[in-house]
Amino acid sequence: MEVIKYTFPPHGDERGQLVAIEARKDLPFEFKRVYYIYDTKDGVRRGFHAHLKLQQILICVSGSCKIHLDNGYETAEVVLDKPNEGLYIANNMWREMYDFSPDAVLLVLASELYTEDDYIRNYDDFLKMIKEQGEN
Ligand code: T46
Repeated sequence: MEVIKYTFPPHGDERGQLVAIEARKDLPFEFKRVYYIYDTKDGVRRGFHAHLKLQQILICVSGSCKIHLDNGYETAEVVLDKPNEGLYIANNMWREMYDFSPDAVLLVLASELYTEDDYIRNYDDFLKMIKEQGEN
């Protein structure tokens, strides 16, 4: 599976680093929502869903974590451990997040506002949908 990562150039100087991400310039979509996941307990695995429409960029701005991706045909395990690197997750992609370091902060830029209607939370339903799309 092709894993798409974006590297955002840090504006570093003697004071440290600063990363800027502009909606229309640096990403394949315009983000409408930002959220972040932190204080994740040891051994926790979360996600376990796909999205019908939502596209996202995941950036582990502190610490590290791993992302399991599944497009219905292939899977990938992606390590996120750089504050200036973003993982693109398209719609119709099953995701699970795991192996969070205690200091991990996973920042997400999302293309849509939050709605539960966009979630596919059953893996068998996800596979069925992917298969049906492949047949059309
Ligand atoms: C995703 C992965 C990477 C909201 O109220 N607003 C929001 O924008 C979000 C994202 C969540 N919530 C509420 C819904 C739940 O009561 O926060 C709670 C935890 O959300 P959830 O269980 O969906 O978290 P994850 O880690 O399973 O998934 C999240 C995103 O929901 C999802 O879109 O792709 O992170």
